Amino acid sequence: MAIMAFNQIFNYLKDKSILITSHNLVDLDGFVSSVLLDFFLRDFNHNYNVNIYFSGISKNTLDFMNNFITIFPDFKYEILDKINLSEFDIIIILDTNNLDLLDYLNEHNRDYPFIFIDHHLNLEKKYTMNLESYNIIFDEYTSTAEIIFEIFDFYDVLLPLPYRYLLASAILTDSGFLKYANSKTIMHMSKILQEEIEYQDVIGLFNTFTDVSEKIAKIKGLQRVELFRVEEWLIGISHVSSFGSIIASMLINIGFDISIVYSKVKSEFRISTRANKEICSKTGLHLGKLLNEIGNGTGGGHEGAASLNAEINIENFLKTLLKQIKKILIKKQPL
Ligand SMILES: [Mn+2]
Repeated sequence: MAIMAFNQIFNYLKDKSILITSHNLVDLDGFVSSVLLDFFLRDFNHNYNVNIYFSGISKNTLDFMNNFITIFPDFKYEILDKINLSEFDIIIILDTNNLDLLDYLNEHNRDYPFIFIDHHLNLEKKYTMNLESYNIIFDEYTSTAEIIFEIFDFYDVLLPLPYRYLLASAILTDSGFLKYANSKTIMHMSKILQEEIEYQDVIGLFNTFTDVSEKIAKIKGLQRVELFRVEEWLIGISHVSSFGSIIASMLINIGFDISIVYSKVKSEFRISTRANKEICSKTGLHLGKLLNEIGNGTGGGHEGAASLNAEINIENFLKTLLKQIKKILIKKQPL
């Protein structure tokens, strides 16, 4: 990759006070990339003056890090809990090249110079304070973590085990557990894991604790599901007392094209619906619009996921909903 780019950036950063940050509610890729870049700049006799700050950390990232710390209890990293931008000379923004995704910085855009290191499509937005010549934006990479890994690789640094677990995990989440990986991703993974790290041990870090009531809801949701077939499409209707949206998503994962799950909450019903991408794109089904129509304007959501809270007669409601869905599916059924 861009060998020059690294040398240039690191020369430029010398003797500067550096802030590393990422998009709002940072995900695992942004988080891990930040922790590793911080490690690189701080250690290996580099002694850069560097700090990390995020405006919020996603729940998945926090869950993951909780698991990670139980396996590597001595692992240390520091993240500022508040920030005074005027203390920094330069900001490195990881995992986005869109300031709209950085609320706290967006407001101060005109005041602080920054660099992007990112793997998303280069939006080529013109920001006055972006030091564009130092940007590293490669959209052929499936994660920012891979770009960061190449820095260590380029300087021939063998990373300690915990950092390699982190990199591998960030690559997994951003590549949909390698579903969207390319050959380069696999090569990076192989260099990161080498022989010491067992791939299944990395996967194990993503196991999250599931509450017993959620497990029961899933099982009951499955036991109660009714199957309706319209042409080649499969619709599942079920009911549970809680976790309706999780059950609706689960039914799609199992193989239903559309799922409808209802729960009684006091005097109201809560209806959660899901549909897979294929049925939406082939038939024009839009669950958000549909629930909005049938629920008299109280529903909302996207084409493939929508919910509604309403005081309704549930039998009548389901009949109407199913009838409307059938109309859409039969009308637009592909040849
Ligand atoms: Mn990413």
